[in-house]
Amino acid sequence: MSGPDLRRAAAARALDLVEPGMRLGLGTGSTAAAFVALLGARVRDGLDVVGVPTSEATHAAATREGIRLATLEELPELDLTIDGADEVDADLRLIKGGGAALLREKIVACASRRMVVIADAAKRVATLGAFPLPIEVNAFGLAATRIGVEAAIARAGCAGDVALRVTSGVAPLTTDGGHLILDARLGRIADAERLSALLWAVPGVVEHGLFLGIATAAILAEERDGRAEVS
Ligand code: ABF
Repeated sequence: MSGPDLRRAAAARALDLVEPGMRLGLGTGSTAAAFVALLGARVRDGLDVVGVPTSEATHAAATREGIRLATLEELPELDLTIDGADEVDADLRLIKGGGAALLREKIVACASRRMVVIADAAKRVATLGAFPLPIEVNAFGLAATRIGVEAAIARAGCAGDVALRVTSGVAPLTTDGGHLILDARLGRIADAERLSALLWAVPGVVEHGLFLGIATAAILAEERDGRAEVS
């Protein structure tokens, strides 16, 4: 059983949570894309929902699927957001942002009454931090912001290097919001709440990929006896 099969199984289970008339936050990444594809099929069968996408990529995919879309300005309160994650711990704390959409993902998730994570169960971890923590920063003052980020990481009791995310080897990746991403390779984040607070206090940090107290449920799919089992 392949990763796409597991992601599709998690997305299919999430589709069961969708009810007519819902205002939905639409996540980013391959698992969220599987959900958007399944939702599109339901919409074409007559399901009436409206979606707020968390990235330009999801906007394009949802438009192709024929899903009615709105902005968060038009719909500032949502019923349910379905999104992927890079790591999920037992307390539903997440690392997100591997797809560089963390800012819009966090705004949309926090505007939702419920945020349900869908993922391959391989994303489940005992302690957050093996996945590099994405930190979205303003381009202005990058060097100074990076020093502040490194100091925050040290004060939070973490250690590791901080790298500017690049595309095709050299050019800095720019997010949908026009910002840059620093990836902090920490290995282990012992106190995610403290690190979150310290990062927010650094001028130039726009947002970080620790989603704490935001997700309300997780649907994780793994292979059992050759079949996708969702829990
Ligand atoms: C988004 O996509 C992100 O926050 C996360 O970084 C990534 C997960 O991607 P995938 O579903 O492709 O593993 O949800």
